[in-house]
Amino acid sequence: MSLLSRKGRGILVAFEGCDRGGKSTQCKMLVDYFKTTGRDVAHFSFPDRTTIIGQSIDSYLQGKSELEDHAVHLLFSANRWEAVPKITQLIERGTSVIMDRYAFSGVAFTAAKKGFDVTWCKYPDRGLPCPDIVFYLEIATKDAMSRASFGNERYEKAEFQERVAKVYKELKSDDWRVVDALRDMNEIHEEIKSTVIKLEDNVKYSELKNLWT
Ligand code: DGP
Ligand code: NA
Ligand code: NA
Repeated sequence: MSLLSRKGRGILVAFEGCDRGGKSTQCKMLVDYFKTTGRDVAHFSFPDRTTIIGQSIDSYLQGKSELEDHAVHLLFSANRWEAVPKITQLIERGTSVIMDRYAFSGVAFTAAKKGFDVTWCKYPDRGLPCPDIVFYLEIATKDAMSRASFGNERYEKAEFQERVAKVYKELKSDDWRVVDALRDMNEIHEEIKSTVIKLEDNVKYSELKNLWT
């Protein structure tokens, strides 16, 4: 057995949820934990606004440009696909990848719009590397709004976020961990950490699956 295969692959973790649930904080805390314990780790955030595709998305989210809803759905998906070669290479070489949002955001935010169904929304992301675990930070819209006011970006409106939450409920599967986002952030981190530690040894020598196939 080669050194590489003895080390095993990295694990793929996704954080999901409506806006203002503390995803980015938990993501960062988990990345820091991996680093301080000497684990190889990489942090991705979607949409990645730095690429050419990501710049169009950024402009759209800020309301500086208009894009047709199907077209923007495909751009968000393309923005994930363009990161896939990097993500799979990292995972194969034993580096764990922690993602702030992923394909589930893609489905939830588009299917929340009028005239879209979940089946259509899933299709462009079908085949992406499947996360070993998804942490869903659950927060009621009224609590999210009282935490900090929504900003000015396109989707940051209470009524829309309610619809997004409804789609997430439909998408939830057995490999999701629903986390009550209203608790103390350190407590949440401990729960996430222990779930990840338990998972690590189980997935290390297994194949990364493909999403929705
Ligand atoms: P964030 O950088 O996590 O605040 O995300 C920016 C906004 O974009 C947020 O309101 C969620 C939304 N979003 C994230 N991913 C997708 C996606 O794939 N499709 C759509 N339509 N919206 C998304
Ligand atoms: Na946001
Ligand atoms: Na993000």
